[in-house]
Amino acid sequence: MSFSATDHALMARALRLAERGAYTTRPNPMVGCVLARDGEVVGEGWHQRKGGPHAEVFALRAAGERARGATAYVTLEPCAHHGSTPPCADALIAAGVARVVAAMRDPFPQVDGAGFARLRAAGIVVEYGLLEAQARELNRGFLARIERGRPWLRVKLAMSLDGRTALANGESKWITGEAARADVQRWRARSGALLTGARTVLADDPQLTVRLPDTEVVPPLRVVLDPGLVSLGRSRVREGDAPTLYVHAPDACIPQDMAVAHVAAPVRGARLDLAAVLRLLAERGINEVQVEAGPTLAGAFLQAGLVDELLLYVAPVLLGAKARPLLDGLAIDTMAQRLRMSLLDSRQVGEDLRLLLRPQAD
Ligand code: AOF
Ligand code: ZN
Repeated sequence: MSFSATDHALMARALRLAERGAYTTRPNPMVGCVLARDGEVVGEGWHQRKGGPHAEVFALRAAGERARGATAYVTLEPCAHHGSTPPCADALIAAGVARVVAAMRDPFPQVDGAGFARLRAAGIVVEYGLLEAQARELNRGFLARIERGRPWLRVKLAMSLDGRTALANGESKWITGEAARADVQRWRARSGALLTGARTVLADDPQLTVRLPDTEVVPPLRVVLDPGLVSLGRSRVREGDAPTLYVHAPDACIPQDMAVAHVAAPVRGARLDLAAVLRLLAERGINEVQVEAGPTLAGAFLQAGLVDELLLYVAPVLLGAKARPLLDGLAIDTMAQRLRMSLLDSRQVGEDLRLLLRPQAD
């Protein structure tokens, strides 16, 4: 299939619209739609919230009669199912759209090609695959959940120039600067869950909430991995407006008055089975998980091969050899076992350096 420069530009525009839903659409994907006639935009929209209208419906409403004969640029295959709303394919057909260009097929089992088929059956020209890589990148969380049954896992870490995260006594709060901490808030806001361990809860008492002034954010689920429920009642994690989930071992002693949501996950030895924990979160509609934990849990996720990306802040400071290392428990004895990462993005955030890394596929 060949696409024109206009097609490219309008799909790029639809992708930017889709991104506006980054903090609010989950568990649904981000979707943008642009309706154009002869390259001129006649309507546009994006999916804002689960339960609300899909992107196509907003664009069709904006276009009105001008949708007739138009091309619809959509970042995801128009749906064919009756979910929270009627099928977008039907809405496009009813409006008299002539051509639909989609960035990608929707792997959601109730759609998965059925949207394209329905449009084609109505005589609409359907093409897809335009800026697909960008569309997949945008919805990597949703796609991971639907295609692998596991959320996309991001591990956020902050370290000194010499790879240390805290002094020997555990003191760590001042490593990165204010700009980096504000940046972390935006990454939190796009996450369906913020995951930490009991040890971090006891040591740092994080709130794990999103604090972004004047920005609408669906609060991420706070997930505490606490096999024995030892951190219960001793943390701020239960406060605030965000939902919380404790994950514990099957044999944990559950207090009678436990007011927080909790679920048991299988164990491997003394530790929770991390792959099973992620499956549990996917079943709860979590697309992206951001791990904000200490060296042990971060190391365990890496060791298990479950990490999709590392968000690493490097502060221009030296903490010395007595300070704590970035990761624990990575069993690497030979060069052949080294974990290679690809650098996707690097930039300065305030005084600090931010790296986005993904494990290299071998
Ligand atoms: C579209 N356009 O803008 C979106 C789509 O039951 P619902 O309404 O929440 O539908 C959820 C599913 O619909 C979601 O999993 C995905 O497959 C599709 N999302 N489809 O045509 C949109 N957001
Ligand atoms: Zn739809």
